[in-house]
Amino acid sequence: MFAGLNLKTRLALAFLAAAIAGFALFGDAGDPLPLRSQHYLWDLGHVLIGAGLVLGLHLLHPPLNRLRPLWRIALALAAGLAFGIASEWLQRQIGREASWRDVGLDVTGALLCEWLQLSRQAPRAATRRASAFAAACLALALPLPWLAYHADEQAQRDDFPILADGRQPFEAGRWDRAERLPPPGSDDPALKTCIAPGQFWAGASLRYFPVDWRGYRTLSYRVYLPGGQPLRLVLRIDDLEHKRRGYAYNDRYHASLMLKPGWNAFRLDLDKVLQTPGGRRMDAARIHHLRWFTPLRLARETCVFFDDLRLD
Ligand SMILES: [Ca+2]
Repeated sequence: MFAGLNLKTRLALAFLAAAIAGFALFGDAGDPLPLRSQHYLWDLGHVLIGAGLVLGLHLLHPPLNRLRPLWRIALALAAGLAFGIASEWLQRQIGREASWRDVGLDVTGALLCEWLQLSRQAPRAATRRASAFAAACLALALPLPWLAYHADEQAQRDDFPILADGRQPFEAGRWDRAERLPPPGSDDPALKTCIAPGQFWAGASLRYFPVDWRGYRTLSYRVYLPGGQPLRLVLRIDDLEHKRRGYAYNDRYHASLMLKPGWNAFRLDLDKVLQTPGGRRMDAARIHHLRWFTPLRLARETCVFFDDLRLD
């Protein structure tokens, strides 16, 4: 397919692919995106990166086109996986978030590109048809997460000022590590999150929620703690401005909570929450992050259930 291109054109195309990859991996999406659907659209850049990677390999080494189709698919899979894992590892090292979903999107792009090429180049008609079918399936699967996120965002707007109570099927994805499950002895779903042992500050975050809290006076929620031992947690709340101020410790709200086994109910005065220890008042129109974490290393994994998180 690229055999007719001279070396200069191939290098220029490879450079372009590398530049797009660099921007998508290390460019900043700007302010944290409050909507998961927007975040997913941004992450679709990984599909382009995976496709560009496979295209680049074929450009730089045209004899790859003569490999058997199965080898070409295996090579695209391996290239997408290796690149995805390496780039996520690298992002983790520089303090950015790594995600398996992004690795999946890198691999999807790599396979999509290879199957599209095979749908035109494979020697056998049956292989060309199967490759076109596989490429179409992958391409059709890509919008599905976006549709689920979009539906959940509509549900969030309808339910507000309820922020979390397990009623919506895609609710767990609003959290950093939570499952939608009823606590023992109940059939009302809540958000279950498990805190890993041996790690300082391990916990769970609510990441996607309506951020404009103006006009509300209290934040209330319930937490179910199974087992016989009490558990100390810290609740942290910050606004978007907090990021610009370098996440200074005295620029956010902290509250120490002692959970006893069974249900625990909390109600916070938002006026007190918005006043930071550093003297600044948080921007109630742009609340950014809620996190519950352990201030101590736990001896064993401990799970809790959050329910009825709402503003009033
Ligand atoms: Ca519930």
